[in-house]
Amino acid sequence: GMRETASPATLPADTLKADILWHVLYSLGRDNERPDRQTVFRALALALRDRLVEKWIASQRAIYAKSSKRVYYLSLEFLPGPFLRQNLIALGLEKEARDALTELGFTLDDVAGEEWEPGLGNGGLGRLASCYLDSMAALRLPAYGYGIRYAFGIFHQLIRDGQQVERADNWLRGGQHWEFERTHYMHPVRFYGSVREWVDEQGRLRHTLEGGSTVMAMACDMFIPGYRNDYVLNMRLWAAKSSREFEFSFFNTGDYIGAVEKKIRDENISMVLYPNDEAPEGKELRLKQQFFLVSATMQDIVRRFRKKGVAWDQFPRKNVIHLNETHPAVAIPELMRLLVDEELLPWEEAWYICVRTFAYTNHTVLPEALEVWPEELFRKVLPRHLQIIYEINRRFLHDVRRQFPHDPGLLARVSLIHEGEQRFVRMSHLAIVGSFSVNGVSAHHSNIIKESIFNEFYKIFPERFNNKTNGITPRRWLRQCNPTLAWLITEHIGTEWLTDLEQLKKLEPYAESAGFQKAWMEVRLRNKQKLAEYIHAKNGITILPESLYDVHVKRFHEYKRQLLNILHVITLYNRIRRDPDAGIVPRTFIFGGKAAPGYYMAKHIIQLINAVGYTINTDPRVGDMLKVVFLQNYCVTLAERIMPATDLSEQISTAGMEASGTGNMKFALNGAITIGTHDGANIEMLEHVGDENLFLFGLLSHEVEDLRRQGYNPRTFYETDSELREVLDMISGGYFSPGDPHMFRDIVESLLNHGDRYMVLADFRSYAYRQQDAARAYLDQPGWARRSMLNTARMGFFSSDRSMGEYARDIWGVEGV
Ligand code: 26Q
Repeated sequence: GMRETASPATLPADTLKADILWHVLYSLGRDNERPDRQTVFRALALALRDRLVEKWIASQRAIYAKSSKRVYYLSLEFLPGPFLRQNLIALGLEKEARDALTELGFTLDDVAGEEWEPGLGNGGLGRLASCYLDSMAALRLPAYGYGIRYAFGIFHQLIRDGQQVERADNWLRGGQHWEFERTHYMHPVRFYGSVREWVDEQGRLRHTLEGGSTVMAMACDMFIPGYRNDYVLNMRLWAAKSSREFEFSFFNTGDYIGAVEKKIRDENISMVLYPNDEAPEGKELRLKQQFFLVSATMQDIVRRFRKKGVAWDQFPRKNVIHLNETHPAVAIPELMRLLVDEELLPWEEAWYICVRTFAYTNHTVLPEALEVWPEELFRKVLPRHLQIIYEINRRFLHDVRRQFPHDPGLLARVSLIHEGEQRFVRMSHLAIVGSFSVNGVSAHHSNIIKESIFNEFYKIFPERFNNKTNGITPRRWLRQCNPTLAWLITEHIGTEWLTDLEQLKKLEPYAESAGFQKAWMEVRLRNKQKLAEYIHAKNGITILPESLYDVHVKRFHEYKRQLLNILHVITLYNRIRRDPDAGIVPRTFIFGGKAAPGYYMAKHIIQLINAVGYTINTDPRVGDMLKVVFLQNYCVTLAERIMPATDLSEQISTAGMEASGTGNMKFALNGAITIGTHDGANIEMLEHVGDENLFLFGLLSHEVEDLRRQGYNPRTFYETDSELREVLDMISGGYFSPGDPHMFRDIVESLLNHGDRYMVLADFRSYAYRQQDAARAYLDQPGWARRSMLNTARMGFFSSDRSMGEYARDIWGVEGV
């Protein structure tokens, strides 16, 4: 009864089970006789946190003892995904946890299902940051991740009547058991105010910010363990806390409610993640978030540096600050402010330090996605930083004028300030001018940067530009999400691939083995069955596990061309309607992804996909030949279910528009075959897996440009391709929206009458042909098995361990501790 189990401390200490029961009682304050599943999850998380924090302290001591150069990875977004399995695998505690949970009457699957992932990012960029932290820990790099602990992460997506509906993501309800909230560790962050210029006793011109308002940044630490190496690094996320509580005088004025309202306004800063990617929103709160992260982080960095007691000129030898996109680029003027205004260094010395400290990664090629801030807004929020940016710009333009005296237009084009009716601060120009390294995220993208968007900067600073092709962590994206395939691989080539993904090459000889092919395809089929069960439970749609799973999951954006995919789905539907015995390969089309809440066209395309899905799935003529599924709320957790069960991976962006893509790598690592365009990392994947193992189609990026220059007329494709015409006529004629025939007119209009900016029609026929090749290939199951295995076997290059190794060696100049 009660009495025997009420004293968990008497159980043998440091077994996982004992620790779970200890935490149920002492940390969670609950009866540990029959704890429920949620309670067990929370206690298990706490028991693991205990182990993580010990290793983190030891890791920190090692960094300190070696006096290593530190890497600071600054990102407005992190998408770590669920931690439980990942931490168990890294700590080598999976088996012990399973056993402990069994004794408590649960399975690991059940308990892991209790975790709500932190959605502190939009998609690719945030997930990349988390893969990189995993690899930095695996490589024992002296690194820190810095970000914001948004109270609400990316919205939870529901599909209602075929449309996206957003729900707040209250991930902190029920408490957070992986983090340490450092309620006594805070930094002040100051906004607004005005700059007072004055001359000190030594006759120096000084700048002091007066007035303004202060918000406190509270540290929340989450631990990222390296793979079975006893090394742990820290992702420090800042939460905004009002400073009012510390200002007693404020309450003495008698305006108690007013004071509390102000407190709430301050704490808004870290309230919510901006849910738009690619189209930056120029909102004051967003700028405040960026500076909030930067100011708090710089204070941390400087505090640690000061402990060394060395001179400021040593700063770049001891620290490197990496900017994930331009979002934290205000760190550049912030470091200048610290050095010039507070440390009283001469401008030239401060700038010398600055440009040797920062490195910047660009993740976009779309010119409209480059971040700019209205000058007025910038001046209001960060008056001193705007002055510093102007001074950086003045000196920079002076140098450019000397280097290129015969190009008068150049200065305006490279200026940190865009001059027009309104002035804007160009954050990418600031980041390039203030960094010693500027990198793109795939070979193709890095070339585009040098040749087009930043071509003039490339001429000014050729040595700064470099490529670091993205990667993904094999621990999460194979070992964790696909344990049965991971085990099959390990049985044949051992475990080294987990930390040296090139080892997967050793699978190649098995590609011809009938026995191995069979085992491989059995694992894949089981994964597909599991996904079918999930789809049945969530969407009520029955799909054939033997059908070709054709999957398109990523954020919704016109350049990613989910529209091209659905046009092809309708084409297949029409072929079946015309000839039910056409013998097409049974297919299941799976879509998933969120649209920015204000992105009308992206939301409309989601609605079209659901409408087409409804029509096709309920048409008795179609039966099992074709199914269309939209899985709501695509996120890391859902990606982990989908990747292992995909046959065909859709990577079909307009050539030249996807900087890299990382989903493409996750699919291929799990044995999916890609259908894709010559874009981003697809091109390097092609080089690695070979063109017989990847279905490439469509215009090349220079052809896209040429066609646009020559005057692209989408109507010619409509007029000459009868299958395409039929599809577009059905959509605009209301075939999929009988209740409202005009519902999807805008979509067809955008293609036929508004220039089809993403060249959907130009690529349609080539896509449809390649899809036919894919279907034919699928009919040859041994051939498919071989292709699938070769995809996995040749994905070694795309490990984020490789990416991080390159960053460490070529950019940061650091080694493992
Ligand atoms: C900026 C300002 C204000 C509000 C939001 C933003 C914002 C937020 C997120 C702008 C862009 C993003 C995200 C961009 C992104 O995810 N880019 C993707 O990065 C991946 C990792 O390198 C690449 O693989 C993808 O190709 C790229 O699209």
